[in-house]
Amino acid sequence: MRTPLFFLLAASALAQTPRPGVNYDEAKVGNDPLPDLKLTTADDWTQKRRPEILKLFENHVYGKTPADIGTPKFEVTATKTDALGGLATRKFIHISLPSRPAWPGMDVMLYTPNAVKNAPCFVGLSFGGNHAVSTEADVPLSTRWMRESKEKNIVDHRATEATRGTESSRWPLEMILKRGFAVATAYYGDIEPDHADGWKEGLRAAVSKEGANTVWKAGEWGAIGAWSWGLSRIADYLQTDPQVDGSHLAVIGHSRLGKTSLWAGVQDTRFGIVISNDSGEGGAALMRRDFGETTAIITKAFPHWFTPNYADYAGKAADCPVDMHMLIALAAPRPIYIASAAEDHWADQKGEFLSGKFASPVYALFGKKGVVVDAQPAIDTPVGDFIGYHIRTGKHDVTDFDWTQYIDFATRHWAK
Ligand code: GTR
Repeated sequence: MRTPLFFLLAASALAQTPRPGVNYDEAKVGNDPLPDLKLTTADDWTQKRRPEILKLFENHVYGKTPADIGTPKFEVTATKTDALGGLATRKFIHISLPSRPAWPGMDVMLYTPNAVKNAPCFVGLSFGGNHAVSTEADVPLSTRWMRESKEKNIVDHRATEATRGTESSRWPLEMILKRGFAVATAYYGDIEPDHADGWKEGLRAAVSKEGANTVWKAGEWGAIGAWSWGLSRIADYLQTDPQVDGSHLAVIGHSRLGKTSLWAGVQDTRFGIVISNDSGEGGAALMRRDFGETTAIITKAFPHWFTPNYADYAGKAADCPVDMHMLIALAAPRPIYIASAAEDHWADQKGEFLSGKFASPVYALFGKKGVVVDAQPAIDTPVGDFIGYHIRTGKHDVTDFDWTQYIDFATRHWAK
């Protein structure tokens, strides 16, 4: 237990600091050609090529989401109609799987703007839980496992009162609600605690025949797959909520949860917009580029995120039958947004841009424009039509600038 946990802490602490042995020289990124998208027509893409590529991502990167998990149950456990000073209605919804009682379920927090009858909704998981996302003091404190952190006031792997609101800068609820959007979120650790053995207490063990004794095989799902499944269950609930426009859901995530929003968004086409915030390696960044985090680094530090055979591509990214432009392309023709941060070299900002650029020909099959520009734009200069992209000033984070672009992007694409 100690070693993997130490590794996790070390890896995230170092995420923004240049690490010895990690390449940050553009001249040394390598030039392995990307796998061919094999484009013919929009119909061929939709009927043949897209399912083929989706299967490759299941078999080689994230693993396959089991189909026979059971029917989720939704219980609205609390409703407050004058949340955030009357701006919104706040609900908590417990999602469980009655046929898999070993999974403790997830608690969704939904804010809907009181000024809008049927609001489009951003859907995303949080790192710290609902009480960390919201600044409202009556949000129940998460009781689930969290990574030990003195700095973040996580004590004995549990959230403390001091963790209230600590993620609120990444979730500018007032700003989002005032622009007419709802927000649905849950703690990612509700679905699976994020450490190497976390799956034993999470969804994956609960739905596996061998439970906590499961030996994960090639092509079987990892934590990103499980978290993505959770996002789809939130979407299931949102289809039933009268205050939400279930046909306008945008899935969003940051960093590892950006990898997750990409994987959720490409699998579940009910997400009409897919947003990746600083998702980096294993997310939007091209894996063939040796810049910042690599397949070798990520599969060593976070083996549980992926299907086990993804680690076979450590140091051999060019052998992988997919690269991340193909992941972005799986969203087509739906709008997708990729964001980078100027100081976030670990995530390989250029690799994130290029996956959007090289996915753009798939959008062209549908008569739609992707990132539009040829080269990575200047800092704080958003570009793109159906593939939005920006690199903003600052570090690995989610900021008001990022949210402003996502809200503008969704407003433009969903203009009534
Ligand atoms: C880092 C990891 C990245 C990214 C990040 C995060 O440690 O190397 O791939 O996912 O964590 O999720 O904050």
